[in-house]
Amino acid sequence: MNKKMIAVLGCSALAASMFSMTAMAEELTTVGYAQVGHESDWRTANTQNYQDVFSNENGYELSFVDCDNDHQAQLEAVRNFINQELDYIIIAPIQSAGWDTVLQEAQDAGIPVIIADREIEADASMYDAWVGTAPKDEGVTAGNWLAEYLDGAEANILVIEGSVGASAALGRSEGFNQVAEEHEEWTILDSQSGDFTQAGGQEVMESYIKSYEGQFNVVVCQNDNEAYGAMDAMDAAGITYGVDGDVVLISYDATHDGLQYTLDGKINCDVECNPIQAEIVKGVIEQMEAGEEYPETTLVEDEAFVAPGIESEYATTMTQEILDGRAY
Ligand code: GZL
Ligand code: ZN
Repeated sequence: MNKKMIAVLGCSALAASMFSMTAMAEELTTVGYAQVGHESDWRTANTQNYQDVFSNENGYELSFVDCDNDHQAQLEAVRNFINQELDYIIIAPIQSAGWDTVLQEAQDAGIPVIIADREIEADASMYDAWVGTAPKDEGVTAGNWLAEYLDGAEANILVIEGSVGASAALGRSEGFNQVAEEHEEWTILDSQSGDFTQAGGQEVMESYIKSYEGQFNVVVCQNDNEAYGAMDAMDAAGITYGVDGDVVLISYDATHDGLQYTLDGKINCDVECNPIQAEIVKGVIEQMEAGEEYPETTLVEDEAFVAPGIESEYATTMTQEILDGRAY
């Protein structure tokens, strides 16, 4: 076969592969995900889940933006998705407020928007679907479990909140406070934001120990990473916590490490918030693509876990089998 033949064959093979790539590219559904950031293990698991589910193999081109816990950066990411004329936009809102304008812009551009994980303060007509968890219910579960565990005993409580303005933090506080109001033997001594990070949890706990040492017997951390920071601070101060400690430690998220600490009795109660949500969101998008009816709201189920030796009507007692079987 002469060189010219090979050159022609080469070009046609190249053209064929280009065509199939182009055809592939045209078939891919383009999705933008404006992610909160990378503040916690929960967030890492949620991000990985989206990258696994919205893959090219599954027919998607995912534009993923880590908005680094910055609301303005998140608005900009959404505006860029609009300018790129993506097929769908998914937003995990850093804060609940401040979404009306950009949601209107997406609606004017005819791009469906799905709000995921957290809630926003916007009329439901401003977006197309919501998939997430119920932070207020999580807060009520934490409060109900504490009341069951204390059985009337006095509680002097320190709360390390999540990120300021995040529905996950607002909801957990609202739910827990609702239960606390039913117990005049409970006092919430202080409640400050640790920004859902381990460093934030440690910093707030260190300041709490300076202000309230010897006065508190319950610490509520609004996510596992804050709990790890609070544990470091209490260790450094010689304050004991957990099933055999002086302080009852409650956390949220029930990530793998959080449940390991719960199994070890270091965390008394860990209220789950499930980050594995991408498959559900993909299902909604597929129904939208097919022009089918789709659920406008989908609640991702949560449960709660407690340390071995604790029996509860609100939570499951941790075992090694449960830990080994967890998806994240
Ligand atoms: C909860 C989620 C929260 C987690 C934190 O739905 O938005 O954000 O509780 C994460 O760990 O940072
Ligand atoms: Zn009571």
